Amino acid sequence: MVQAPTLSNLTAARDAYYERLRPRSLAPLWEVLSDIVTPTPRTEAVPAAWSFSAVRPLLLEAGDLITAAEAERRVLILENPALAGQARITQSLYAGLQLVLPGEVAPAHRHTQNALRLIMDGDSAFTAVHGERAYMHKHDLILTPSWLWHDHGNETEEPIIWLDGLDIPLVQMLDASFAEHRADRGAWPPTRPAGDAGHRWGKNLRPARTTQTQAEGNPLLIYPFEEWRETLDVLSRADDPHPHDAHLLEFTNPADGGAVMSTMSAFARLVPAGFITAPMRSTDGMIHVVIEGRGELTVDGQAFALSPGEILVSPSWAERSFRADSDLVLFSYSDRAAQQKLALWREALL
Ligand code: GTQ
Repeated sequence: MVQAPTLSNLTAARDAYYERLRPRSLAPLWEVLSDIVTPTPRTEAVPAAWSFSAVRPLLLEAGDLITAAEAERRVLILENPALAGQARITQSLYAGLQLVLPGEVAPAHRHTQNALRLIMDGDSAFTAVHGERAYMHKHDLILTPSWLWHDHGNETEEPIIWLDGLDIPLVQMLDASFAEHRADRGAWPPTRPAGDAGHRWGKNLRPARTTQTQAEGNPLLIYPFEEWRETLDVLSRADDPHPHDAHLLEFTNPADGGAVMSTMSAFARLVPAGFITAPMRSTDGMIHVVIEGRGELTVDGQAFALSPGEILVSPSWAERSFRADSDLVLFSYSDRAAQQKLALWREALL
């Protein structure tokens, strides 16, 4: 008669079996199933916040240590504290603060990663896409979609600093990264005169005989702050605030009305003074930048004070709620565009 295995015998037998599997590149699903197919998202990313005023002097120090040309991009990465060393603020997205000093050029390159920029400080430096310059003003949103040549330059007397939002970790996870550099490691030759403000892209107009460099993606390169701020005011006068969103606009690609880029969505929000948004969750971890006002963001019970220049991350499926003590204006971006294309995006309005 076969003896029923004891528990310790069984554990030992299983362990011995697993040992034999490992060199054959096999693994037992039942040991990991509940960790990899979870009932709800279980991100390693944690809620966190950075103050622009605290990072700015550290970034300026980098200005003494390395040139923009040598660094290629002189950026301090905002790393999620739970994902240190991984160059990511959420599992899928990257955030960094980039400095270009007066007279410097961040040389032209292109990569499959999509990038958006939100200007934090400085005025009238430029991002060029195929040599088409967009002059950047505080809180403008600038796009450099996948595989378009871009460089940055600063011909002003002031340093310029902006927030870079890229889909670097997502592209890394998909193993789909390609990048190229100009042979001379310089800027793309300007394709139109300096001083011809990039705002014309923001107004959906271009000189008829210029090449439309963005034809395959979003034809808009720049969303000027004065326009998106004014649109928030128009929305707030027209509508009552949504209980969960307050007043929320999505930046759109005018070619199709969809998200600004193939993987990333960007939003502008106004929470009126005294308003508290009802708690909600969404599968897209979000990066928020406070533009105006004061209040509080609560993420999974953790409270973060909000004031201009705060940059915060609310990870996937964290319960989040905004409180506005004065009219609060925020810019946010996330991977919602990618998740919606994959039919994975969900939210829970609590
Ligand atoms: O400006 O192209 O923060 O390629 C990271 C990677 C900025 C850029 C970043 C990049 C860039």
